[in-house]
Amino acid sequence: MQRGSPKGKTLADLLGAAEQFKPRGKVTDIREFGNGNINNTFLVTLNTEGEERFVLQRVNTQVFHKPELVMLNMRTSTEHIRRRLGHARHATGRRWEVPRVLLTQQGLDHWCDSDGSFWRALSFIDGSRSFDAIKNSAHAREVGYALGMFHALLSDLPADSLADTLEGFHVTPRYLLYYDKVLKKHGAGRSQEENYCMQFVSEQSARAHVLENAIARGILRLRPIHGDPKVSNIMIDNATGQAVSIVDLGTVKPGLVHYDIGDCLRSGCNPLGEETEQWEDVRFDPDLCRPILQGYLSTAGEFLTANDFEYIYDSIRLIAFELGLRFFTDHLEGNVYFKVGRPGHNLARALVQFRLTESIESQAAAIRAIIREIR
Ligand code: GN1
Ligand code: MG
Repeated sequence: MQRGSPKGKTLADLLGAAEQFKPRGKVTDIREFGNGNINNTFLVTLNTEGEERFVLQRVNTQVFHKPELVMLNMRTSTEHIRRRLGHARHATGRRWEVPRVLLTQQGLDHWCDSDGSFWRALSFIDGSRSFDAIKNSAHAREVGYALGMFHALLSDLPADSLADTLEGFHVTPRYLLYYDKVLKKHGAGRSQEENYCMQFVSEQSARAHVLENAIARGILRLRPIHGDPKVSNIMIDNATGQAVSIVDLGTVKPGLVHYDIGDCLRSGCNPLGEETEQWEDVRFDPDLCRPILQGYLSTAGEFLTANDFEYIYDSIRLIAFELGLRFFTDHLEGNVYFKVGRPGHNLARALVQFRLTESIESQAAAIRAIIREIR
């Protein structure tokens, strides 16, 4: 265990947390895992036969104020999916797995250490890995398939059986209100990049209500959503190259499937990835958009309504813009929400998403044509 220990946590603390969730064996390795922006995530290896592994996470309770409800949502959704996977309707003949919430020796779904850190553990999806950006159109199709599979498996779970664990999550107008507050308090416009961002936000804000208006008018309705279906959360089988799971279930809650569709496409159709420093070269690739949507519809097509289709384009533009807005606000506020690795990191991330939004808008007609064509 080298880098990545949460502040004030030693290797012994991590081991102590891992020990709570392991039914057998000895921990032989703990290492930082993935590149999440909020929680601290570790991969734990045991000395059991087959060197079993599991994922250990320290939940950021500054962001997730009610982590017990997050666990409840994780359990409700994964148990529902597991039940449905037993059904013939979803016997696709393909491997599909759901991460299991691991329990402590006392039978609890989390453990709080002596200074109140909230720990949880999940099974690791063996024989699979994920990628930060899409490699080719076959991979793109699998990413879409995974999101569609997830939505389809939860499509008969009433949205109100899940708690609202992050109020206002993906409600763009709320992020705009917060941005205005932060801007007043902290000011901006120190650099050319900041000025570009401010200008961009003010141009976009008139169109930020489109999805929320559709909810208010009863055109779109809330369903169980994943909340964070970016490419790096889709697990790909090492042997077959097929998607076998979608992980990172901490944001599963009621929402619009459009938030997920938009998020998956803003992530999947940006070949340079969201962490690139070459923000000026960022573009939205329609040749990845098509296979992602085809993969999505191959599993989710059944429950999407005509109205749902009408808002797919808007969701792609809006969620890219929204993520840029969230990064930019956090930059202005002094990086209090997203973890950063360098000065200006959140500003760079914001520029990537804003550039992506511009690219989406400049190809609006082509993207809308793809949506019509695959429908
Ligand atoms: C955050 O922590 P992570 O990387 O799983 C964020 C998502 C963003 C994502 C961008 C709770 O997810 O909404 O899309 O960063 N999660 C939360 O990479 O805000
Ligand atoms: Mg996440």
